[in-house]
Amino acid sequence: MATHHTQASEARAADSGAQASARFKDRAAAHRGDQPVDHERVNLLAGKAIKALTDIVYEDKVSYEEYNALKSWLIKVGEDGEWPLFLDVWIEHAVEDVATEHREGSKGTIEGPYYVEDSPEYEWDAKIPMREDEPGTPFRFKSKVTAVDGTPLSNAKIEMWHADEYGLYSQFAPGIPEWNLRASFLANEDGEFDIKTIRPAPYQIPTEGACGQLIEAAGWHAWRPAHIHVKVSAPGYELLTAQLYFPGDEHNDDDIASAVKPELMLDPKPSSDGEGEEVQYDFVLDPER
Ligand code: MBD
Ligand code: FE
Repeated sequence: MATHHTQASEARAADSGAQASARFKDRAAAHRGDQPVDHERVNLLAGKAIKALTDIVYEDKVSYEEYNALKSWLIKVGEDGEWPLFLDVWIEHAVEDVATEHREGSKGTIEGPYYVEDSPEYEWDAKIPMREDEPGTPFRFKSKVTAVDGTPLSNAKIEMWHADEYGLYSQFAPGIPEWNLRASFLANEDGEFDIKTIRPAPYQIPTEGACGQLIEAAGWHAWRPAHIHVKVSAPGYELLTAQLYFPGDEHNDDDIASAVKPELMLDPKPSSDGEGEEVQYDFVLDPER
């Protein structure tokens, strides 16, 4: 049984990277305005990116074999639909650091490839949608959202999404109900939340595609520590995108996506209602500039 499940999970995980490409294309198309191309900026950034690569060629004397291996691999990343996965795992953490360096409120981290907009809305004290027999440790997540000046934000929203007990995300791995372990919660008048979910499992990025091939060839590992994704928002405040982690996870110190920060560590306790665990983790939002 256990073996059967592992094989099924692996087969499904292969679809996840590719699924992320299709979704990103839709989202990017929906959000793209008629923004003019900033030729100076493209000249600067594309120029620097190309120079960074040619510098490596000279410094490390890259051979034609290696150059052709790179070409094959880049083609495969596209064929496997793994550009979102590749970029979010190895590049997004730097973009997120730069985008949020002015903030005084809560630390955030990367969004990753598996966010879906417009998840169903629930009250402040609800259970996230899950299957009747959803495996996993019950996990109660309490939170209060305030502004940097301490004002409780009664119109705050927490969007939450995370993997199941097997490390699989709904809408990216087949056979899982559409909004499983995904929801938007609306704060009470004091900016508080009391969300019931389950603890997600550590997550291994798909190993069958181009990203997995790179990891294998480089002798790296494919693991991310268990994490809960959130987007915390309120009108007039900057959107906070974060992930929350569990102490003791063996991959907290070597996350392949470099997305763990000490401020994002949860402190779960045995639940006061006797079942599973609970945690209090508060968010502080920066006003829009
Ligand atoms: C994930 O679940 C994730 O959060 C990231 C950043 C990359 C791959 C899978
Ligand atoms: Fe994730």
